Amino acid sequence: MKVYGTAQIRNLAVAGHGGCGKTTLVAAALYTAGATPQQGRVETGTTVTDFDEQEIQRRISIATGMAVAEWSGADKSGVKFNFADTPGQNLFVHEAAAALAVVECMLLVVDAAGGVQVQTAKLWELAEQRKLPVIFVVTRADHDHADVEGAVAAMRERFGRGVCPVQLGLGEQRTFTGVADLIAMQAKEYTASGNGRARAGALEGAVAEAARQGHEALVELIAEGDDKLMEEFFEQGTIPVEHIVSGLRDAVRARRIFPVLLASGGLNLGLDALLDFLAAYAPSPAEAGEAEGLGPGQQPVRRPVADTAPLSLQVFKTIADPFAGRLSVFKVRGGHLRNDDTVFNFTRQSAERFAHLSLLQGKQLQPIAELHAGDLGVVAKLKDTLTGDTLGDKAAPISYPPAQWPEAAIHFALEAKSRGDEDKVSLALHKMLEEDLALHFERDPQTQEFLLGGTGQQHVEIAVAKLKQRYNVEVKLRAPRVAYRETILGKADVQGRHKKQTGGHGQFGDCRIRMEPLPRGGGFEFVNEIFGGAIPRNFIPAVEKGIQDSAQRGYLAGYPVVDFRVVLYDGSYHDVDSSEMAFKVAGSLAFKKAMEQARPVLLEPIMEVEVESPEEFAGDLIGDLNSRRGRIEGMMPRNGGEFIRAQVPLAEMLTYQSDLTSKTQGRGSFHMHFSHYDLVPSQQAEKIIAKSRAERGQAAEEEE
Ligand SMILES: Nc1nc2c(ncn2[C@@H]2O[C@H](COP(=O)(O)OP(=O)(O)OP(=O)(O)O)[C@@H](O)[C@H]2O)c(=O)[nH]1
Ligand SMILES: [Mg+2]
Repeated sequence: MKVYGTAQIRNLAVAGHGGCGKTTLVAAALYTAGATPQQGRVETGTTVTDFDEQEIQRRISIATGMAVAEWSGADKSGVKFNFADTPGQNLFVHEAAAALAVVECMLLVVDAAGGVQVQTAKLWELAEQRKLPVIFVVTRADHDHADVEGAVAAMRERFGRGVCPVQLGLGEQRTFTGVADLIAMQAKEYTASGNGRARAGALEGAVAEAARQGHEALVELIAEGDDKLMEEFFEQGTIPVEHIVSGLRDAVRARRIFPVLLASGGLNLGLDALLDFLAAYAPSPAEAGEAEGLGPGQQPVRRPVADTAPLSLQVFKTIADPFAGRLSVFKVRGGHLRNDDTVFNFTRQSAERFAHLSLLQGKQLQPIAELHAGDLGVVAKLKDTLTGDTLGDKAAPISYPPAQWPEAAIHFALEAKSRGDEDKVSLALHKMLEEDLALHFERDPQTQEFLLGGTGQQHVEIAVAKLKQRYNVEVKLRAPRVAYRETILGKADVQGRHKKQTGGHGQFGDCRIRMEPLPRGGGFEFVNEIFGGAIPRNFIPAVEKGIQDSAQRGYLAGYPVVDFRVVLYDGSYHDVDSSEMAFKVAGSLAFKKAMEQARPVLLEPIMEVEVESPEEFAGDLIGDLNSRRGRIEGMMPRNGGEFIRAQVPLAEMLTYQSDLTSKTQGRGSFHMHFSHYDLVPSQQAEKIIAKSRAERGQAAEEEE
């Protein structure tokens, strides 16, 4: 492939609601542009951007897929498209969010049969936050239930009057054959499942009249933003095409106009018109403002996106390819990168060699000699570099803010299916964690379980399926154990006395302690109030150790005791028989006695839960959260649905995902994170204690 300069590059994030047709549209674009010999299809697993085994099996996008195409453009200027085909499922929306950081324009895809959907609105908001221009494509226009007009009306209603068609459909549903171009005022007709190139013709009949009105509306909207154009428009009733073009370009960049185009990715209708439009109206990297980062001393630094700037690039994606190894996908934020350059990683403070510099076409690497500012590329086998890192000219340090990845919304306990596979599992998982930063793997210090966390159940299950497919390791998932804790509500004042003085060397330790509750989160406090040597100073830490060890083992149900204070205020000792060991035992005895008096109770983790779903399910979901001992904290409309916040005990949330899915027909999603520990109501506590006694068995009981 040719090398393209900054002004000829178009970086586009293709985003939209799950299943609206993004991957198919990109496949059609690649085929039309001659980047693939056939048009890839989701049904046969042959698209460029859904190459992962799990994507092919499930027929959904899971990660952002990259693709590149050359396009001569209507004016033969020659541009290169870098497409980031993002997943539309809510569980993977963070992938789309991360992709937005490396593009200058969002291609927001809307399903003609679905209109504005939950994710459409969410993605629109993300573009707004980044001040990213948006170009809409209504695709699947050939679908039996397609309603292009209805979709466009809903988009205007939702996103404002800046949403403006630049095309009208020729025919509808099964008779959709192409588009009326409202700028050039031409009909563009396509052959279904053809090469995506239009036969241009004159507009005739009813379409001609509708197009005239559409043209006027467009021209008026363009003129609104520009006094000179407005004057021209009022004097002449229209403005010349070249003024339309430059006015619309400016309006797209300024986020004043959000053009709407029509297509059918599946039948490859409307594609050359779409690519021509993107070539002409989507901004190049140089036009989207300067690159902003932090220089030495955390000082803000701004640099133009140009070859003249010092070299800097940021890795925004890592692919763990089982064969090629680690692939680092990056954006050149400034400067000019050549094959075999050595580039300094500012994040890791190490030099990396960019051997075999390439472009990324799905999973295929296409070697390239050089990349200009603003372009996207890939390189294999960097030593230390991970997603989010900034690299560049060592003499001109800078670091760009890395994308934010979500914390885990849900955790599962994970176990290797065959014993002895643990190391293999953790090795494979660590490779996958490099690729998917929304995946979390950790060991719970209290329950000792290995936990795999993700944005939802399906996310974690996909990770498990990949483990098997890619690395041939099998694991089991189950609900994690709840990390209960114990504490006290009352006070105690007790003596712990350990005495064994029959025959041989005796043991003697004796302590008196007071015990009292601390506020939640207070942990453990030990206060020494011994004066006058009732217990020799060197034995006091042993008393504390005895208490702490016992507290770790728990009193009610084997969970660590927390949030209490112990005051050691008296005791006695024996000149010969006292030892550290003896005082440790005395401390432990004192602890147990104190627990008997101090009204021990169980604590459980309470989660902050956020649920999003279409409004019609909200009542049902609130009732369900209440029945899970949840406390509803608030409710508000968001993204065209309802957003509910509640605090719910973790123990009641272990099966939430599947219940939510069935209650909302898969349209609800949730997120939760730890909030605090709170008392377990006595009814539940009794069950937990009984269960723990049964599990720990008689042996443990007797030992105590
Ligand atoms: N009739 C018709 N069907 C289409 C068209 N485009 C896509 N589809 C079908 O719609 C389904 C979803 O298509 P995808 O291209 O995977 O949609 P997507 O937006 O990439 O999906 P996610 O990435 O999972 O969000 C598939 O069954 C496609 O065959 C189209 O233009 N017309
Ligand atoms: Mg897709």
